[in-house]
Amino acid sequence: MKVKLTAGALALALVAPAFAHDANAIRADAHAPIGVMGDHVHDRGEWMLSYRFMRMEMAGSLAGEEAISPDDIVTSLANPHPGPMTVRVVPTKMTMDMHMLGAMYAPSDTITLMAMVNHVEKTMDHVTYQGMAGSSRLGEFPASAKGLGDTRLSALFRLFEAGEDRVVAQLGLSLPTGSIDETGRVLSPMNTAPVLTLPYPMQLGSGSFDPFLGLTWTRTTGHWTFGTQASAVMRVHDNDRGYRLGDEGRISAWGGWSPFPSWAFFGRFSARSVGTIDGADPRIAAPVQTANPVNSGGGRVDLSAGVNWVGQQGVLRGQRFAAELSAPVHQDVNGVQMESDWTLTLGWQYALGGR
Ligand SMILES: [Cu+2]
Repeated sequence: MKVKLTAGALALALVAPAFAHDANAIRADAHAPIGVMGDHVHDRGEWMLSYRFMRMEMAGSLAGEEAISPDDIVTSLANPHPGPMTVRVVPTKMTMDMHMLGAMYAPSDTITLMAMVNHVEKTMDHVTYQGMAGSSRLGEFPASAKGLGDTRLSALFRLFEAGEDRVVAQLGLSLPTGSIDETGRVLSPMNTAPVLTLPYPMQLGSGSFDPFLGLTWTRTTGHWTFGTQASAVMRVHDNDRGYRLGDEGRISAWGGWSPFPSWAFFGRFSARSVGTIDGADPRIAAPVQTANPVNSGGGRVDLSAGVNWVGQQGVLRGQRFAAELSAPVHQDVNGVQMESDWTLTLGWQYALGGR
């Protein structure tokens, strides 16, 4: 034990000065964990291209904070629906894959512009119950939707930078390039297979122009980095199908350890609150919990582990690769909704140009 500690101290003593003196080194911890966006700015004339892949898995359902089985959903009153309709179809599993292509450009040291386009693919498995009541199962079916998601344009402002601290503000607008007209063939309780407009969580966009903003503070000191971000998305108008998604607020805080400039290991905490859908799309009227706007929004706390790596030499210099895995430690949904399991984000970033 004593030998190990001494060896560790020696290794640190060797690494620390090299780290401190290498002014040319690109630091992996200069960017936040890959699940965080809008955390950094660029120097004048610099470009950055990025690609992110995100997979999100959900399974089972919650009523508030408690797990609820499909049988209980279709036989209990836990799922109020306007009108006489009862729930006869329950989602059992959902996968969402997102490919995000981003570009950043800094016309000045103060302002960095950012654009991000997404391709979204959603798959949801369902179980259908027979007839108008009871808990006898008729069968299962999947529904899927894929295509362009909403496009995010924003400006990032270097509000403050001194010594170890940096504060960045983000002001943006999400454009409704994602479809809200996705349809799919479903299995009805009457054993028919109509094509219907898919429920809200299966649509690819919000259908509205949504302003968003963020404020990020980071401190990098020696081998350590700390950051915190507050952000919000506002739904300021109804889309042309007669509803708007709920507003979103989010806070996140992370700490990172960087034993060498190329590597940074992160732990992150994030909490979000999402409002309920306001209004309703008259086409979405299936006897499934996801078709009821009451079953939308809620609160959630996630913990994440992440790693950033950045190349220092040759063609890999400045190329960043990152991964982050998140899982909820607390969920409190409005009404009855699917339960989130985990989210994996992989990313590549490359900055070029500049002074
Ligand atoms: Cu960037």
